[in-house]
Amino acid sequence: VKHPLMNEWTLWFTKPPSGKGDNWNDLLKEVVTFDSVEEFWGVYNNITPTSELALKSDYHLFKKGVRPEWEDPQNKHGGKWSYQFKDKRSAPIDELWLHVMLAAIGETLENDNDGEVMGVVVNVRKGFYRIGLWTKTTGKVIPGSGDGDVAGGKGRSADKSKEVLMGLGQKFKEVLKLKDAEVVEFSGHTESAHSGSTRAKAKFTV
Ligand code: M7G
Repeated sequence: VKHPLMNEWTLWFTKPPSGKGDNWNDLLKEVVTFDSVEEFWGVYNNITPTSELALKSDYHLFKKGVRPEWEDPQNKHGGKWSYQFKDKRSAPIDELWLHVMLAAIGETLENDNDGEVMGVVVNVRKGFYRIGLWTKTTGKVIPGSGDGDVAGGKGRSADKSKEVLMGLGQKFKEVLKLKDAEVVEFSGHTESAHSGSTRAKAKFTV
């Protein structure tokens, strides 16, 4: 018996650069797509745990049809909630990443299936692990998009959009078992792309 997931999900992997001249596109690899709980565990049990990956590796688990890139049409107006675990030895990263993946595929991050969640990411870096939750919007109205476009008369308002994002951030923080005093930041992908990395200024925090 297979227990179907609400969405189909694709796992992607970013290989660490092997030499000079490797660009983002050469390093990003699509691994596998699945649509049931059983297939998820089959994949999970056969991949290297995050804690054993080389520096500069990433896993990305995204809804099928969405590339884990700022440039994807479904990400280009979006952003991400993220948190850096700076004490790599003490962070139970394999467990945290598993819980984040289960929350994504089990659709427990969103309240009303707003369609905000695009995917989740874990980055292995020299000084930290970073876990991110990518969203479709940044809580502001995109004129003419029909999504929150008040002039178009349909969709949701910017306030509603921001409320949904804040709710997602809070839930993400819970899944990561962070204390209240710890800060999870939201930043837009446009800002990330311009600053050349993810160290863009945070728009919101929870
Ligand atoms: P990162 O892995 O998000 O964070 O971005 P880090 O700085 O902590 O390692 C590292 C670099 O990867 C960026 O400066 C970009 O060169 C490249 N990169 C990362 N992402 C998520 C993208 C993307 O979506 N599109 C493109 N074109 N490059 C990206």
